[in-house]
Amino acid sequence: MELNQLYESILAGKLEPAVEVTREAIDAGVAPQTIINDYMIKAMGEIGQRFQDGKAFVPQLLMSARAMKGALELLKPLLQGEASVTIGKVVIGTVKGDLHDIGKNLVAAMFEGCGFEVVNIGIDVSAEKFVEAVKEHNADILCISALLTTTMGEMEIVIDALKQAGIREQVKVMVGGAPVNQTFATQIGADGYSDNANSAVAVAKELMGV
Ligand code: B12
Repeated sequence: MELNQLYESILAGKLEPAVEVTREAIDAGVAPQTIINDYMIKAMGEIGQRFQDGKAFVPQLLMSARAMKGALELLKPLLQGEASVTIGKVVIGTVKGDLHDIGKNLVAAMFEGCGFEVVNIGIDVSAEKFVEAVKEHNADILCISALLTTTMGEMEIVIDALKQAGIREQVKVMVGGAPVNQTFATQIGADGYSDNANSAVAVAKELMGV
């Protein structure tokens, strides 16, 4: 088993080999975090860079995303950690106009694995839908994801909608995604920010006081 093949397979958008190497890595006892952070995310970073440099195009991005998702499916059950008691309820979604969901789903899987109950409301979610979901599920934390500079402004609209609905004080809001940073998060009045799925859980726990 050569883990670099996982990196190469995701980069080349090859689903079957990506899944196969991941299965072998799991059987060999490689930590899921290592598989995700050192190979999968790196491959997505590289394809993104190539896209930016005009050396890769949308179909390639889609193929890579599909390969990563397929491999991630195998790891999901392993991310379900020891915790059996629910720490809190999280509603998570990607903002309106934005179809990126790999990072969001990774954050969702990590939360689940660390003892949170997660309601994943998908992509292209309007502010109204976010508000509805927070109400319906009585969420402790709302996680909002955006991957585009053109859609990150939607996060503030969601926070405003929570205020309008009179429920801003009942829920902690966490934001994230490649173009988001701490300054932006503070500026729009979010309670928490993280640039990766691992520390997102730590931030959430802190917000919950656990
Ligand atoms: C895969 C991908 C796609 C796929 C998405 C497939 C899918 N199902 O998600 C497809 C092909 C559909 C796509 C489409 C587009 N994309 Co695109 N895409 C990417 C790419 C290569 C990787 C994103 C990814 O999955 N990364 C891996 C995950 C694990 O990382 P992540 O998403 O950042 O998430 C982590 C953290 O950010 C954080 N996080 C994420 N969300 C949240 C939420 C919370 C609450 C917290 C706490 C943390 C957190 O934790 C995650 C895990 O560690 C990026 C490049 C890049 N390097 O980011 C471009 C990129 C985001 N795309 C880009 C563009 C331009 C587009 C398109 C407009 C292209 C086009 N011309 O059609 C469209 C837009 C479609 C739309 N309306 O959304 C640009 C955005 C540029 C910008 N400044 O806005 C990027 C940066 C590429 C580039 N360098 O130019 N894309």
